[in-house]
Amino acid sequence: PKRIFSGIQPTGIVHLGNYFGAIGRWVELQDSGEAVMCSIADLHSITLPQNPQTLRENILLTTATLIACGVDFKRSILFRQSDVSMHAELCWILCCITTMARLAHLPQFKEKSESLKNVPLGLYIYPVLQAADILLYKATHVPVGQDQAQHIQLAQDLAQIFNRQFGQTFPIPHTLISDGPSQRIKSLRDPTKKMSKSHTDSKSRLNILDEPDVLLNKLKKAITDFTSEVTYEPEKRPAVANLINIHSLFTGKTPEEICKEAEGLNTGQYKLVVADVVIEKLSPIREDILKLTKEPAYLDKILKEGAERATELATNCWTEVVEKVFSGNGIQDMK
Ligand code: AQP
Repeated sequence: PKRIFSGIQPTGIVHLGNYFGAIGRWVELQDSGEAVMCSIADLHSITLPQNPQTLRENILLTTATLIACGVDFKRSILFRQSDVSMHAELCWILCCITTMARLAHLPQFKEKSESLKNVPLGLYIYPVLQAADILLYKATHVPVGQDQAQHIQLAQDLAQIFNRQFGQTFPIPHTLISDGPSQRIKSLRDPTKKMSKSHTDSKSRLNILDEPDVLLNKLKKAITDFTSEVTYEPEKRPAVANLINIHSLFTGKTPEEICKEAEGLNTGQYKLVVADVVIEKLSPIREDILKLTKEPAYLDKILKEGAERATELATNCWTEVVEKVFSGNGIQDMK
């Protein structure tokens, strides 16, 4: 059977990259009848310093956001990573079969450690913890944005290495990356970069909780180019194409239809059209998030129930792993 696993760090307000690249896809899969495991990856988030109180608020905010975006916590399993201690335990076992050379070249580590004088070990083994998250539930499919492709590849490699060494245990998880533009929503200020939570310029991202006037302002300031017409040329005009992609993802219209409708508008006028669409689509989600965050006890209860269900699944796998690693049961099976 299919088992879909994905996660998001509680490191701040979700932006349209997270929304289209990850959360929206989880909801699509869930609505097509699949159960999706959605982890709030707080263990991952502390690989960079976090204020504990802010982290707690962000965990609740992320939970509220996922629910407001359509994650059905009854059908899917919505839980907090640190509530299931086996993630960290399996991470240790996997660390012992991972080489340092394999981790050194992963792009996220390079990017995030570049500006740091003292690099935390956790940041280095971040992808191993991600592999543990996935393998602990014997996940078969992992929907993520394109920036995570190499990390999922590591999870695939580790599943294979473990299976070879200790006997067949983990299915090889498939990466589910959309083949459309949602795999990588770009920064509004620099279309060579992805939209990201940690970019210092807040105008580079559209946050799901932004007020209408903030969204309008960010879109007005979005970088375009020297051509005033609205045309869809992702290679030649990536910034304009990014706006058209966001418009297209929200409305289901194709880029061609959008360009046709925008005939006669210049890019400045077109930005106002995009702003209207984004404001209309995000307003109800924002209202739901704000309502939900006023009920922390309710959100805690959802996470607690999710953790109970996740623990049950994880325990089966963890028991098997312990038997295989520490008493060789799997190896006997192989003979
Ligand atoms: N720009 C993006 N386009 C498509 N998908 C994206 N994702 C992130 N940015 C984009 C996907 O969102 C999911 C959640 O990832 P995360 O919580 O690990 O997010 P992150 O990588 O911390 O988010 P940011 O904004 O990218 O943060 P920083 O700036 O810290 O790197 C993942 O599936 C991811 O692919």
